[in-house]
This record gives sequence, structure tokens and C-alpha cells, in this order.
Amino acid sequence: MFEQVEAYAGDPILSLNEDFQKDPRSNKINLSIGIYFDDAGRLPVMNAVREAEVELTREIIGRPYLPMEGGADYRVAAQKLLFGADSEVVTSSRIASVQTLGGSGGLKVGADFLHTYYPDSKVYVSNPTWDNHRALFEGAGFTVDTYPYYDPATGGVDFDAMLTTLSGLAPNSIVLLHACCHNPTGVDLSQEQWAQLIPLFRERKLIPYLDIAYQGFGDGIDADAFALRALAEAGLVFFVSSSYSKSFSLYGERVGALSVVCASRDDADRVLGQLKAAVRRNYSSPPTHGARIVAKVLGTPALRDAWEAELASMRERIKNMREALHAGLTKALPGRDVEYFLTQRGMFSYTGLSPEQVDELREKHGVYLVRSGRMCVAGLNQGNVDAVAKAMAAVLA
Ligand code: PLP
Ligand code: TYF
Repeated sequence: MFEQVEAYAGDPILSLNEDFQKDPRSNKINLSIGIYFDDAGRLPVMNAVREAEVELTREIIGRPYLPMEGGADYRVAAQKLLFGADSEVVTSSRIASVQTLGGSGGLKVGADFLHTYYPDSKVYVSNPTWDNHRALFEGAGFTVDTYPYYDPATGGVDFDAMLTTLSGLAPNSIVLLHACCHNPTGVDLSQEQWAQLIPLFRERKLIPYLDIAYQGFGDGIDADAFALRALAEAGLVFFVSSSYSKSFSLYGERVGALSVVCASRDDADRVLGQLKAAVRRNYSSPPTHGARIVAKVLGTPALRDAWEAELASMRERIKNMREALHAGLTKALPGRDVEYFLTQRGMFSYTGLSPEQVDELREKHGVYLVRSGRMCVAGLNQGNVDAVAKAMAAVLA
């Protein structure tokens, strides 16, 4: 039995992270996995999270199952964080939201739901995208194709090509978009570009599916939600998968949500019912702890202020590291254009390094990047940024 079972090649990012852990060199630097580390290179426990946990240990009397859709307070808090507390889609109860196992779980529950009702639709993801996007939607039974996005020649978005491709898609095609802090490139659409996409989504009858895993890491909590709010205001029906892994530093707690913005409250009620059915046949109900923390922080004014301030300092630290790396490289390689480190947003930068250059960086200098050339800027700190700049300069020279 099982002779036919193929060996799993592993996930490229997670395997690289394992290789890093095994690397005996003391000067090794991990810029591979998408995790925010603080300036001391540690995974932060945010103060607001710690305080919420202390309060929760006092309050918790038992651990019953959550309903299939997750905690009620959490679901409302997630909607308000995404769309704004006073948003019409929130106040008119037009959003069907379920608590999910991280953003990944949200993507999959939404994909399963869509496959039930739109089995013939194709899914289009940006070229490039987070590898797991393809895997999650293929796992739900869809065929996944790409639309043009990153332009290596300019380091920006090839928006004309993107528009041309999206304009030619069949009705009910599912278009997966990164709401902010694009993984892996760090290159986002501008507000004007989002505004141009909205009529196209409407006229071509496309189904936008927004992934927001880094809200607060780009330009701010509200600014990073611009796209969702613009689509909601335009009256579109669309999907949003959100993750709190990064913004609350709660990776292993698996806290996320799927929100489907519907045309009416009646639609939202029926959609919610079918999302619950999708959850029931996958894992029945989500875990309690992480979502309780997030709901507590977002629902307690003092904790929320503390969380926002800490998230702002994480965002600022990343920007400072972008500037430091840019300065180091500009000094070591005058004339080379490394402006992209300053214009890209969020935890990642596409460095343009070839796979061979990434290999050299790892083998000779102990600096780990993903082979696509993606760097996790949130792994830089004052203690390692000079070494990274020197190593990159040596590889690029
Ligand atoms: N979407 C994108 C673009 C991501 O980069 C990630 C995580 O790295 C996720 C979704 C999934 O997040 P989670 O860890 O909450 O499942
Ligand atoms: O670095 C990245 O892009 C992600 C990180 O369960 C990640 O792949 C790792 C584990 C996980 C979800 C996301």
C-alpha cells in the first residue's frame, strides 16, 4: 500500500526556513520567511496582546465549541477593522463574515464556497503571487491562471498589460488581488489604478477576491484598506480574506476571517449559511484563543490605542530598515538603482537578484532570501543591515 504516494517536495519558503535553522553559522541572517522580527531579531509579543491575554485568563470559565462561523464579537470587530466602523456595508449587515484559521483558512473557505456555486469559473492570480494562492484554489478544484502584474523592467506594475488581460476574461472569473503590501514584490496598485479596476470588474462581471494579510504594514490601518473600502463604496460584490497573523504577531494562533460583501442583507444571510456549511465539512468550528485576543484588543479602547501605536512602530521600523539598506547599497554600489527599496511597501522587497545570486548570498554570506529574489525586509535590524548591504553589494558587484 501507498507505493503510489509521491514524496512531497516541500514548500519552498518553509523548506528554506528549515535549512536556515540547521545552518551552524553564527552570522547567518534570515530574510526568507514572512515574519516580522523586532530590532533585537525576536518575534514580538505585542503589549496589547499580552494584556488582553491576562484579562482573558481571568474571564474564561470554560472552553465550549465556538459556532461554525466563529466568535460574534470577533466577526464584527474584523468587519469594522477592514471596512471602517461607520461603513454602510457594515451598518446595513451586507457582509457575511466567518472566523477562519488564519488568512489561509479564509482563502480556502471562500474558494470552497465559490467552487460550489461557480464550478466553471477560472481563478486568476497576479504574476507573481504568494505560492500558496495557487495551491489553495487548485485544492478547491479550480484551474488557476495568472494576469500580468510585476514588470521587472520598471520595478512597477505593468498596469496596461494587467488591464488588457482582465478585460478579456469570461464573466464570473475570479480575480485574486493583494489589497496592500504585495507578497512577494512589495509593489502595490495606486489608488488611481484601483479606481480604474472598479468599472472593469463591474462591466466584465468579474468576482474580485481581495487578500489582506498585512493591514497596517504599508501606510496605516485605514490607508491599507483603501481598496476594500473603494470596492464596497462602488457597490461591488466581492470576497475579502484577512489575516491577523502579522498585525497582531499571532502567527501560530491561526486568526483570520473571510468576509463576503453582498448586494443585500438577505443575500448575506444565505451566503453566511453556506460558509458555515463549508466550515462544518472542513473542520466544524474554529479555535477560540487567538480570536478572543483580537476581539478583546479591538474592543477595548486603551488596548486598541496601544496596539495601533505598536503596529505603527513596526511599520516605521520596516521603513527605517528600507532606508538603511538603500543607503548602504548606494554607498557600496554608486550608480546602481536601488530606489525600489524605498518605494515598495510592506514586509517584502523584490530585489531583482537572480536565483544564482540568491544562492551565492546564502552560501558565501549566510544571508537567506527566497530564490525568486524576495527579501523579508522585516528580518533586517540595526545589528545586521550593514552586513546585508555589504553581502548584497559583493554579490551584485
Ligand atoms: N496571504 C498572503 C499574501 C500571505 O503572505 C499570507 C502569509 O504569509 C497569507 C495570506 C496567510 O496568512 P496566515 O498565516 O494568516 O494564514
Ligand atoms: O513567507 C511567506 O510568504 C509565507 C509564510 O502557515 C507562512 O509562506 C508560513 C507558514 C504559514 C503561513 C504563511
